[in-house]
Formats: sequence, C-alpha cells, structure tokens
Amino acid sequence: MTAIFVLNGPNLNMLGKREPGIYGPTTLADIEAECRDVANSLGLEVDFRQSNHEGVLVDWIQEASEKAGGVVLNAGGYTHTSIAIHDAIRAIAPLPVVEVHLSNIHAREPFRHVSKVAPHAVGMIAGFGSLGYTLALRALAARI
Ligand code: DHK
Repeated sequence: MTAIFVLNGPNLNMLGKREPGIYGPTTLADIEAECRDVANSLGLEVDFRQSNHEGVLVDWIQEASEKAGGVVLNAGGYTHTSIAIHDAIRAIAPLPVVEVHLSNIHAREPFRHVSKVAPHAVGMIAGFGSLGYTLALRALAARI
C-alpha cells in the first residue's frame, strides 16, 4: 500500500488550544483520525508526524523519498522562513508535496504571504481548516 507522509511543523501540536479563532477547535489528533479515515477509503496508508524542530522536518522529508508516494506538509511557521525545508523539497523531486495550511495565509499578516514551500509543491490548500489535509490526500491519490 502506498504511504503518504503527513508532516506537521512547529506549534501544530497546540491545535485545539492555540488561537482557536484562527486555527479552529480541532486538535492534531482529530486531524490525524480524519486523515486515517480518508486514506483508508483511498487505499493509502498515512504516516502522520509533528515536530517543532526544523532539522527533524528535513530528515522526515528526505525519509519520504525512500518510503512514501507523496507528502502532505504543513510546515507551520517554517513555511515562511526555511530555506532548508525549501531545499529538502527540491531534493526529493519528483516526489509530490502538497502544502497545507489551516488558515488562509494570504488573508493574514504580510510575512505569512510568502511561502518557501510553494515553489516546489505541486499545489497549496489554505483556509479550509482540517478539511485541507483530506483534500490534499485526495489530490495526491489522484496524482499517484
Ligand atoms: C500554521 C502556522 O503555525 C503558521 O505559522 C502559518 C499555518 C499558518 C496554518 O494555517 O496551518 O503561518
């Protein structure tokens, strides 16, 4: 069965408590459960992870190139700053990466309008809360 790595960056472990007006009441465990349900219906396997550390995310992106058919990536705040994550996504090409954000980053502060992930992602889904993760899984399933 094809595995999809669903990788979450810093502060996403705080979902449910963190700024619920922006990120909603859903916890990361809820999102993981939704992803597992949808992946199951698509015949995909999900490897769902979260780290607050940039280098760990880079290691997991590299690992995906050995073990996964695609990546769903919410790099949290590193989205806007990390050349290392940008380079890791380039390095695993052509493995498809779908960028996800719970919030609409383009309707927020200007520093969130820039994504270092986007130039090498196959697409971005932002602003639909946890639904974005399962939409990303469907997009990958259609592509793989
Ligand atoms: C999550 C974060 O942690 C922020 O740093 C991003 C993103 C937006 C989200 O909407 O999922 O700017």
